[in-house]
Amino acid sequence: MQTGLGHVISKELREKFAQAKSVLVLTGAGVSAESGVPTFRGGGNTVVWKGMPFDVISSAGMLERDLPAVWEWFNYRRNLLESLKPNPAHVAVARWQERFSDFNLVTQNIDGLHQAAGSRDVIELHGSIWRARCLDCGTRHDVRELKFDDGVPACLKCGSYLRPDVILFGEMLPMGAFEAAAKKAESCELCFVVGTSVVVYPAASIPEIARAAGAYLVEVNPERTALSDLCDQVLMGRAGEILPLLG
Ligand code: BV8
Ligand code: ZN
Repeated sequence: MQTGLGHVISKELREKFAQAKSVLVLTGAGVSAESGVPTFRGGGNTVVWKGMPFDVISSAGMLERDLPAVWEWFNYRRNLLESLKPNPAHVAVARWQERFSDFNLVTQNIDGLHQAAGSRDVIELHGSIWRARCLDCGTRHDVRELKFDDGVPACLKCGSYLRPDVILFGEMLPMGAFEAAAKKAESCELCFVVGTSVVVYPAASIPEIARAAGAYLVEVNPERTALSDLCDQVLMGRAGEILPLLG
């Protein structure tokens, strides 16, 4: 299939891709950009909601101060997501799960589009916008089953307030999620970093761990990032156009 981008994939990468058994893919907002999901840092400016930079409204502090405002922010984003579909990048990554005997998908995205494309056992480092968690008994809920009469939904088990089941700034990642991702990064032969500005930690340390353990590091992004110099290959372009070229 001759496309304008055919040259992007080097012979070396094709060989590595053909021979690899253990592959790790880390994704960020950029992998969902072609589905219409706004990224956080595009074109140099950061998303702002009601005058607050996103890492303020999406912070543990804001949850303490104003839970209804936090729900309003995630309800707005969830409504945006309702009609959006996975793009060819999500579909390619889902296909890779069948191709490699030891395949691991780690995402910073809370949009659930990888799962909608058929990916299984996705390591969601920052939670999911489709889940809520009880502030009291910790019970998780599917947000689609909840009523938002007074802005903050109640736990169907104990009646206490629910919060979005996402990891906010200043909060620890889900128990075991980062550790599992780091462990897989230490043993993978090939690590793809797709659509992330690698600014947010500890997620951004995953490719560093993989590289330090000897993995072949490939970045897919229309822009260079702080990780580009560490990469064996930098594929400058849109994930939805480049990932399908690999197979
Ligand atoms: C924590 C869920 C421990 C909520 C998110 C070390 C150094 C400095 C700071 C810290 C550090 N360690 C911890 C911190 C603090 C903080 C942090 O990293 N701050 C940053 C801003 C410096 N980290 C935390 O708070 C983490 N917790 O450390 O806990 C702890 C606890 C208590 C006390 C002490 C320590 C928790 C972080 C998780 C926060 N939650 N999301 C929500 O979604 O609202 S983070 C959120 O932002 C995303 O999940 C993602 O991680 C990040 C956005 O980054 P990207 O996804 O990469 O998106 P971005 O828009 O930036 O970039 C898109 C890229 O795609 C661009 O490069 C663009 O060029 C590219 N692109 C565009 N189109 C395409 C494309 N690529 C391919 N194809 C295309 N078509
Ligand atoms: Zn409860």
